[in-house]
Amino acid sequence: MKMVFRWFGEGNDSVSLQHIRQIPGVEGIVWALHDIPAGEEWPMDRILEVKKQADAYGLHIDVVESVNVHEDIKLGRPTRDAYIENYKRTIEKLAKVGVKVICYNFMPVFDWTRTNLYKELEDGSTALFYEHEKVQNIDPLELVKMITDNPKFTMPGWEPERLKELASLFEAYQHVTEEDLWNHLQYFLENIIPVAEANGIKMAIHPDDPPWSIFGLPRIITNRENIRRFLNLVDSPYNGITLCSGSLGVNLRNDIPAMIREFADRIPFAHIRNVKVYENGNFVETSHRTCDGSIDIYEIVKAYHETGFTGYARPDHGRHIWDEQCRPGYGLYDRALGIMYLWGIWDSLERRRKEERL
Ligand code: DNO
Ligand code: MN
Repeated sequence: MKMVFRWFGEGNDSVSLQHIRQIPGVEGIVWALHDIPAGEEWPMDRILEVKKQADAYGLHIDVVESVNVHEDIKLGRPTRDAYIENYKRTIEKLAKVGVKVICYNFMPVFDWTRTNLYKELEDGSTALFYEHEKVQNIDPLELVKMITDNPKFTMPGWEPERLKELASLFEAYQHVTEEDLWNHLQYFLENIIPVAEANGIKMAIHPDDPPWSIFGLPRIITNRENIRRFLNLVDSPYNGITLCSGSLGVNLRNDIPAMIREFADRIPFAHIRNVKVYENGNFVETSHRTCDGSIDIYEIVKAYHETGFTGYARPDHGRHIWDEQCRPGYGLYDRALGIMYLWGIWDSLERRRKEERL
């Protein structure tokens, strides 16, 4: 397991590279050029700039999250080919600086969705919260206002330029069924995966968050059966998944350890975090500790250990604790605590394996 930490870039993150390298066992950053709109080719000088910054702190840049997919590709519009070409050029450039994994998602219009970014937990910390009923009733435009109304940071996946044509996007998706979305994903993969393969980069799709349809939009990367179908669309080790325990895990029927065992050779990147799921469909993000949420993080780490996981892992989100002023879900303190919990489990499993061999 190679531990990495998401970093939003110089001037765009409250956490510094200096602090990241002090977290035990963190070897690299998970990064992106967040200001480049989806569909555009990434400029080489900007890529090299991030490499130089990370190099200065001895951190690698092996994992990119995300190279976003233009909506025209998800909609299957004729204009998609030009955007797919740009995507290919970006893959080639990223390979030149040593990138090994690209995380992306195929969710129409919205990336991850929550209704409150600062829900107070019993201990006084705050965390990202999803209220099921609110999502059923809220006007998506209102939700967008809430998420993007953050004076300090633009939220990843909720960049204003992606959302300004919201009404017409919604209109366009009226005619796109789940089967259409599968076909558009297949078309994208058939074009992209050969280029990824030739450049030694593993593509790793992130599951839908939450893993069900919202606002009537289709969502397909939601459960074990659909992931199986996804991996068969293009059956190559370069067509893989980012297994996100917190995204898939809010559907309690998703057995994450079983998925890790089944898809072991197709998981180049793991997102590990816990959530507490309530009976009414609400959920809140919690500390990583198994007893704090509904997801058995111990069993998840054990499944990775058992399957000899050598991919990259990150703690995904964290709560906001100790008065930290940070972008929602992406503070230093709770994610660093999460990493120590993950290492604690991993190291004791390692030790036990060695002792059993003696
Ligand atoms: C949610 C997060 C997401 C993720 C993107 C990947 O669990 O990890 O914001 O970064 O959906 O494209
Ligand atoms: Mn995730």
